[in-house]
Amino acid sequence: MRHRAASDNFSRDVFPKGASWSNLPLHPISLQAGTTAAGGATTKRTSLAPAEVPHFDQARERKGPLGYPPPGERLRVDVHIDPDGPGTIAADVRRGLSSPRKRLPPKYFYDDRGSRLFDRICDLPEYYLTRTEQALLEGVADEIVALSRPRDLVEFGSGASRKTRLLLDALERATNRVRYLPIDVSESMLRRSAQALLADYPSLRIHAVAGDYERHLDRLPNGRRRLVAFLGSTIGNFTRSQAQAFLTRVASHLNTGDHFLLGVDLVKDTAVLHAAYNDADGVTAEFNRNLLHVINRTLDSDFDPLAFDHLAFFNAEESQIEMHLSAQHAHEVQVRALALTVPFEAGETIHTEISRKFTRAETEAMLDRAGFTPVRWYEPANRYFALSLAVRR
Ligand code: AVJ
Repeated sequence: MRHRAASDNFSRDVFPKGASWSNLPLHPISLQAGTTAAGGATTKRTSLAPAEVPHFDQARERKGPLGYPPPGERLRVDVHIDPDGPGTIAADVRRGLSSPRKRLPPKYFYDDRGSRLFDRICDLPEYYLTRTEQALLEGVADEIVALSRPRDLVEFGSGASRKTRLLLDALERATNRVRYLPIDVSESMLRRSAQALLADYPSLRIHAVAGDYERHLDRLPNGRRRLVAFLGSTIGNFTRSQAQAFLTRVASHLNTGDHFLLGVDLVKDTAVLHAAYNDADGVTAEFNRNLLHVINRTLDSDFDPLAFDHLAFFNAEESQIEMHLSAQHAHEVQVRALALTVPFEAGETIHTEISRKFTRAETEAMLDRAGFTPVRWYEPANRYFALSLAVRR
């Protein structure tokens, strides 16, 4: 999604007006050591042969020693936005809307308006995910830093989220100087958030990569001990096999001793899940319909977003929230850029998102199969959301 770099966290105002971190209800946090020794956290880096060393696009790189930005330069932004991006959305929309069971990939939710709507979702009282993860991370960031002792902090689908700041604050307390490497599809968001971080963290260096973290893992600089963060349960947008493949690929780009911090939303009471995706103000419904606005603009189509109902429910068999858009009446939609006519029956749906919900056993098994050894599992007393810290074997 973003696969995008799905989670657009930029400038997110996570809390209701008047609330602050200190007056949020913070559940006691149970720190449960994983089955494996924290000894796995000590550094034992393998060095790759030069030919195998991943590198940033040499043509764009102004190289300094060890791949650092030249002295005085604290921000570098590498842009790897896919030049055939519009081609990609065209192909995805053609395939998805021609299918007998219509579907669209959730990564196209996040244009500027969609990102703003997602910001508002994170503020909703029903959407517990963001504030639960944030409160959790606030309590455990120091331990994560002590265990992983990174020199590079890599974040997939980042922005300048408050979550990142909690890790940076912990790194600062540990006088652990890091380089921050956010990877996100939005270059403008990366630049804005990077500027804000540079102002607040005077010793921080940032090497931002504008690109799709699904496709640009090979751009990760190598050679320094890393902590890779993938927060927000964005991994829930992948199917089980996509998630496994993605984590395996991430692991293959890391060295022994590198750490991975994964945020996962947990299986819970269906009513709580249902409310989080069916908020009273209809923000999630508008976020869902925004996909049709994006397609109208990008592919010159004539969807009437208001002719579709928002549908979100928990599919217990697959352990996932599913979002759909349901046509209120039979009609046809023209997608002019694709010379495509799309017929809808009354009640016919477009499947727009899955948001998988995890258990500890499933999460740790998935990490283990990918080549990581689980080191810590953090969850609040209500078990709404968890952070899993794992080390690359
Ligand atoms: C950003 C993918 C984690 O699945 O909860 C929020 C997106 N969709 N409300 C999620 C979303 C509907 C969100 N992620």
